[in-house]
Amino acid sequence: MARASTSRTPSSRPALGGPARTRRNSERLRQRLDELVAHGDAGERLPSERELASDFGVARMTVRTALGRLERRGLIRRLQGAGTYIAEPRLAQPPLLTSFTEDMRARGIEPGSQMLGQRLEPADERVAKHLGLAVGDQVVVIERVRTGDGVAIAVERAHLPAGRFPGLEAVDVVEGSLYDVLAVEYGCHLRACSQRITAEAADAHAASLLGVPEASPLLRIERITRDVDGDPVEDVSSIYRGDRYELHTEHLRSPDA
Ligand code: 16G
Repeated sequence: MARASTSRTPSSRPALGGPARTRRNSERLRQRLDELVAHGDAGERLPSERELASDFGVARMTVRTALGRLERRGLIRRLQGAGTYIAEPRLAQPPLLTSFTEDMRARGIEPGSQMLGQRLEPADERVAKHLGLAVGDQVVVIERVRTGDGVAIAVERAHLPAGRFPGLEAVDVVEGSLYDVLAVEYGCHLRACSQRITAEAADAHAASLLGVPEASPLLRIERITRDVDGDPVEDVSSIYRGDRYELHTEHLRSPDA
């Protein structure tokens, strides 16, 4: 595996002493790490904490802080005992209404699912409200871990009105796409969705499903999807890995502004 080096470290500056030198060295370290991450390839290994500390004349703690900052931004991945690597770029959700399957395929990634549960359930107040149903009406719940090239990216729990999609609780949506099933089997074509996005930390259950450490950053996306007639057909609550996924939004300025 390729390995990034710190060889471009400048060393000809006039010697400074005490805190000023410490600050300057830390700044050089931060700049060099930013460069390595910006220009390196995903999977490239960064120099060890010990090497960085000695190359830049800073404490190990300073190196850890600088690496922690990059890790929180999802730019590097630190593997216990195995080193620090430049992370894969995040997958961006496009501004169009697309399915997970379409999103992955558009990037040359093989979509997959692991089924956690597919069943009929009475709608609770929240789901009933979102889907325009009465509390207690039957909904189909589909709960899946979504994977890209076999790696868990999200956990999605979708609720759909059972009256509108009879038998959906028994249709295979592990191999295929739910949106394809809605279109092909039920003639339901989707038009728009609204999403609410919040941040949260992975609890033990989410962490184990997504294969990330507990307390890792997650994006919770709550989506209501409507068909071409404007009727709500899907109420989904998903958690996406914050280190692997990002959302891009576009906003128009009011012509009156
Ligand atoms: C996306 C949707 C989800 C939908 C799924 C269908 C978000 C946040 N969620 O993941 O609401 O159920 O696609 O995917 O974008 P599928 O057609 O591949 O099964």
